[in-house]
Amino acid sequence: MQKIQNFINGKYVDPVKGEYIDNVEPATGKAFAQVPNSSIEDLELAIDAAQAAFPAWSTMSVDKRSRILHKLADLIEQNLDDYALMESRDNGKPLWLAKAVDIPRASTNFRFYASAIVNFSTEAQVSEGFMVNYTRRAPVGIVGCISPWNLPLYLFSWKIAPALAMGNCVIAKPSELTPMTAYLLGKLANEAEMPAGVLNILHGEGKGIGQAIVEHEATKAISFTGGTATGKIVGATASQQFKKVSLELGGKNPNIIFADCDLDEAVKTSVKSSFTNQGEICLCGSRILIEESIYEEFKRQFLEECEKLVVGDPMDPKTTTGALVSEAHLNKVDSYVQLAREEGGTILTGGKKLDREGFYYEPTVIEGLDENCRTNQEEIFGPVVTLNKFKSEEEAIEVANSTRYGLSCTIWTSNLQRAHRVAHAVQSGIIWVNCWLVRDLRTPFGGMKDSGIGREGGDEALRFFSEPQNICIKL
Ligand code: TXE
Repeated sequence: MQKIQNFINGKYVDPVKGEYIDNVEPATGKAFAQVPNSSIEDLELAIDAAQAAFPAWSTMSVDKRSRILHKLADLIEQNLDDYALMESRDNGKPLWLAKAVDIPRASTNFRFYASAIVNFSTEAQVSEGFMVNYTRRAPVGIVGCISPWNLPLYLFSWKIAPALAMGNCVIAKPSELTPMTAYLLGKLANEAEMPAGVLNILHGEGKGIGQAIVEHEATKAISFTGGTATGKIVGATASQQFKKVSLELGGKNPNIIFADCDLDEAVKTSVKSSFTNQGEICLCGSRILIEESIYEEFKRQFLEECEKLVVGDPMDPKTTTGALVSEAHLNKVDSYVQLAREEGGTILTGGKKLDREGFYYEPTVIEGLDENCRTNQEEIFGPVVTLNKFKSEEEAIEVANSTRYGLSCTIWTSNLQRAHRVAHAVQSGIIWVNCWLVRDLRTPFGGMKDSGIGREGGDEALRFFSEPQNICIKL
């Protein structure tokens, strides 16, 4: 069985203690590789390498750093098929989706920040005849980037690209459930002539090596994407040492359907926003709020569209919904559907595991639940949505805001004023009107309330991965 290695100082190396965990393929439920369960000894090696690389990397011309990141973007594109296959085997998502979205976006992330860094400028203030202030943005130093399993290379690269572009050296840890594409990236970093030690990739469990990266005094900023419970621990640990910290956490996103919407479009896109990537996207709309007058018609059409979903082998091009990432996650999703039944919900479609090997769950639609019940309040992060009725705009807003989360919201209406009014009233970092998941990468990305702190995207990320120094010159 293939053994994955850490990538430290430009070389693939075995974990110092020789400990591994199984990397299970969700489609079959069987181990297909072994992942290092790295320890503090591996981290020390990576820190040494990053510290040695930092002076040259942080002072390299922006043009040169940009060229290296552009090259890395090109190489990912050239390796699209291999990378997509690995992403799909690792995560359980359909191969076509990994090919169309995950891997192209990873390449775009590097390309975006390769360009952003050459266009990035800092602020200056001139007090005429008195003084000039300007802000220098220095890289933070060594930064820790910790990413989850749902969009493995996509989210991994979304962190490390701005960190590297800004001149930092990176210690990155992908999820232990989906390490494959991050593992492959080391080779491409070398081909792109990224100097040794600039990017170090360590594998292993969150509570072990993940926690160690956050705790180590040498990492000066931590960028984390994952569950809210883990984010709480990461935030608390990082703040002990006054580290910069950015947390992109969970969501329980409302998808609000007003009676005056384009119903066809709303139904079709809502199926996507409910079930794309098996519902394992933090931006999926898991609570569909429907104006009472069109509730029955929306439900009828939505269920009709759901019938067209095909759950099965991620390698089959006809598959719309692959396997969930792990057995533990499959059981978590199933336990929430059981809970929904206990809470008085009616399962309109789905509601059970597929009777076959691998971690498959039927796309599930539930109605008849109270807005405050656990099923409607807690993040399930799977192919499960609830249908809920509302009578007025005020009620829709109140229900939309009723959870601890505030990541994203979708609003379907043809009334322009209402679209703006509701968007302003909903407590969400990202609001889509009559669309879902489209976004200019220059815009801030992240959530309000328990969905996180800080924002990624565009210049926000370049600011996060740098320390501003205010320099004041008397005229
Ligand atoms: O994620 P974790 P889990 C949500 C989703 C899911 C729940 C738990 O609801 O069911 O979170 O998923 C690393 N210090 N999301 O447990 O634990 C871990 O190794 C440092 C939403 O799989 O948050 C992995 O690399 N790192 C989400 C990363 O954190 C630690 C995406 C995420 O794992 C750590 C994924 C620690 N103490 C799950 N503990 C989103 N926002 O998109 C774990 N890790």
